[in-house]
Amino acid sequence: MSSRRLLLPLLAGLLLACGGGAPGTVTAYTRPLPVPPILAPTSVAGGVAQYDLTAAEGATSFFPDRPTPTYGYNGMSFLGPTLRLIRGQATRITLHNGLLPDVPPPMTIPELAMNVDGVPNGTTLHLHGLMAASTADLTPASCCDLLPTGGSASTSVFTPDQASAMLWYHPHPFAATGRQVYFGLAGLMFLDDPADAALNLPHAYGVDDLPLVVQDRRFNPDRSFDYKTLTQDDDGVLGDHILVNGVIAPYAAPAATRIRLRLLNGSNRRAYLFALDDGRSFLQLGTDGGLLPAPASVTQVMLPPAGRADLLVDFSGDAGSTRYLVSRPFKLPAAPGTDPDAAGPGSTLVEGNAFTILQFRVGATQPSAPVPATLATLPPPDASQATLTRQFDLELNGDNTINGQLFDMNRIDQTVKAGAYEIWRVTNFTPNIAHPWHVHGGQFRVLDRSTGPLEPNDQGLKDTVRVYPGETVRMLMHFDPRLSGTYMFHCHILEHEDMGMMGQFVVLP
Ligand SMILES: [Cu+2]
Repeated sequence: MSSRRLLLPLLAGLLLACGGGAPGTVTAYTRPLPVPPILAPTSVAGGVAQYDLTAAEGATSFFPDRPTPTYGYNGMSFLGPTLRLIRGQATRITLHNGLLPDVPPPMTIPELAMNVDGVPNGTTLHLHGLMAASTADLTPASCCDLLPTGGSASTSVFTPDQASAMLWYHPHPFAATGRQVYFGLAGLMFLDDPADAALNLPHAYGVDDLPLVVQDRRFNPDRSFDYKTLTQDDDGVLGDHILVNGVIAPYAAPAATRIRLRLLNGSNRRAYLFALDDGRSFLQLGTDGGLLPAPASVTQVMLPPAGRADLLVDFSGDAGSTRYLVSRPFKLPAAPGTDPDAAGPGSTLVEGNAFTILQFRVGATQPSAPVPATLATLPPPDASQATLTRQFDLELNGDNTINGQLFDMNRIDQTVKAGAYEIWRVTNFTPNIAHPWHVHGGQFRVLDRSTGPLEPNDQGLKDTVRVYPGETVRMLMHFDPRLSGTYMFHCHILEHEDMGMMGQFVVLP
């Protein structure tokens, strides 16, 4: 029996409690939205912009009564500063691991343990969405050769050459990614193409261009994170508190003008159907990897874990009013005859239930620049360019498998030629879970879905796509002729990835 209906009154009670301001509870919409600071280069020597990131432990006051042990970068106790990389600028990033070796080595599943370095709190750095040689990730495959506590390592020097986009960075240690991200290791990474300034889109960071990292977390009574304590957490950990930029239920105070929202679903498992509380339409300007050819009018955007959306909301007529960013209710995907809640919901905030995320206290009217009719030159994908089709079966033969196999760092699953165009078909055989499919090292184009038409959020440059139960999604891959190395593909439900739903491909020059 579905437990969703029973939980609704409970949830309503919880929300009331949140608003009541009882000791130790969060009074919703009383804390301002923090904006992650922009990380300046440590140096620019020999034409190379050098950035340094240090992962360390901290304590974060999500609740008024006592802090939560967390991780963060560069002195932030949770999350990290925003990198702003410039197209054409040679760049290197050095990662320093200041985490304490206070957790057991990552993997306890016998058939996978042999594949994992036994390094407590060893970490890595993955630049999610970046088109670069695989040595721009730490380590090259960014999963297996862990940087131990006290260690430092640098990426190769890379020169970004891709469209303006909001990307992000996070650790990628096999079997421990879910835990490290949950504890706070993640940050935004903008790719700025100076040529896009001519578009005159809102671009005042944190003012009319708001970065929003949306995550859900579950807490123990002592306010420590409750991570992976339930059987159903193997299907991905769901939280019952929604954080934006590391704060539960914050408020933003934009002017009454056009506001750009840069959404990242930074959650381990939860998908969101983002909308405004009054159901108004807004413009989608871009998707994971950059701007769409033209703005698309939508009323909601479904983002799976790791998905991003670049949105333009018109608050011009809302001076003095209060609006909310919400997640609308949606039906959990399920094949006929299956119960999506069969294993229990895993959280009092069931996936697919409605909730509010962020309050907007709209200020005084400010003039808005006109919205450009054209944003980017991006012809529709041409499937006839492909010379090869590869098939990826998700969980056809066993939990967390891709093409019947769990991840093995000693196995290369696919070999690709640099410069090639290929069609990758991904089929989800799981009856009740949508898997967010992610490929490292580039951006792809979604060609079609077997279950229906593409949404605006499927268009443009993509690195993560939600594949529904029973569905096949086809995408056109283009492997940059200048880039080579060993890359990953995987499910971006972090607990799935940690349990082996991941593979490697090598791009040969
Ligand atoms: Cu998955």
